[in-house]
Amino acid sequence: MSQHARIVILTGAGVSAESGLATFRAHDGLWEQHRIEDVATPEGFVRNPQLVQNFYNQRRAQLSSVVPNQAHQALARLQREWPGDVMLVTQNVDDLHERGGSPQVIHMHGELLKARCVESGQVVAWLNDITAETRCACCKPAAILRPHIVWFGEIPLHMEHIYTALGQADLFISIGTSGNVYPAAGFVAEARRHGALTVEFNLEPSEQRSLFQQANYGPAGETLPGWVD
Ligand code: BJW
Repeated sequence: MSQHARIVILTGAGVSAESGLATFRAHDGLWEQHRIEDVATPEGFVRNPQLVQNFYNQRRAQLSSVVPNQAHQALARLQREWPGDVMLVTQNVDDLHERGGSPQVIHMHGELLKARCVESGQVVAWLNDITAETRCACCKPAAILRPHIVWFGEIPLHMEHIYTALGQADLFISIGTSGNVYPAAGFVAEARRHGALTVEFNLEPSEQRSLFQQANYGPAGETLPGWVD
């Protein structure tokens, strides 16, 4: 691959699994313990905002007890040292890529450490719990804050920028995502349609397995560093 090759990387929950964060669809994953429609939809938030805030408060608090793993660090090295363009897109809402040293991260499903005003849409850094009564500082009268998270039925962030990069990519790498959730699950098809080489890192073949030209199965913290270096 030419040193000027343009790379797009997509990560999912599996890249943070070895840091101790639960994935969604494993037998002991988050969706085994919580109903998607209760905690990850706009309708669930309207029905019971405190239940939703509690789900994200717990996950926000957990971030302070976990650290980036070798996969996050390998990707950060690739981003820093590759002479061509590298775009890192993550579906994850944790901050482990940033803490692992990644200079640029696109969080297409939002970020746990940010909150958003439901009226103005203004996004603010947020480290603490959010209660159903927590109010914004941007509106009069002050409106409630919600987690800055993309729920089912909502439009993921930075889509135009991502699709432009997919259309120009020479190499598309997918790491630790099951390929169940769109539009991210469709990125490999988009990259291939434009001629990119497609590579998957996962514990097991994902839903999109047939679209990857290369696959590396095993824990990303073990398979990725050697491949990157
Ligand atoms: C390891 C490992 C290790 C473990 N090493 N690997 C087309 C067809 C059908 C439906 C739709 C469609 N388009 C849209 C939809 C509807 C819907 C959807 O996709 N539904 C499907 C379930 C069918 N999508 C949406 O509603 C999205 N919005 C949308 O499409 O808007 C329309 C639009 C799009 C574009 C332009 C214009 C308009 C929004 C989706 C929001 C997803 N939100 C969530 C929750 C919020 C974030 C949070 O709380 O954290 O995001 S759902 C959840 O799934 C979370 C994740 O980011 C996302 C993906 O999960 P991920 O990361 O793949 O995790 P897992 O658990 O599934 O997989 C982990 C993988 O890691 C496994 O494969 C393991 O093997 C592996 N692994 N350990 C390597 N050590």
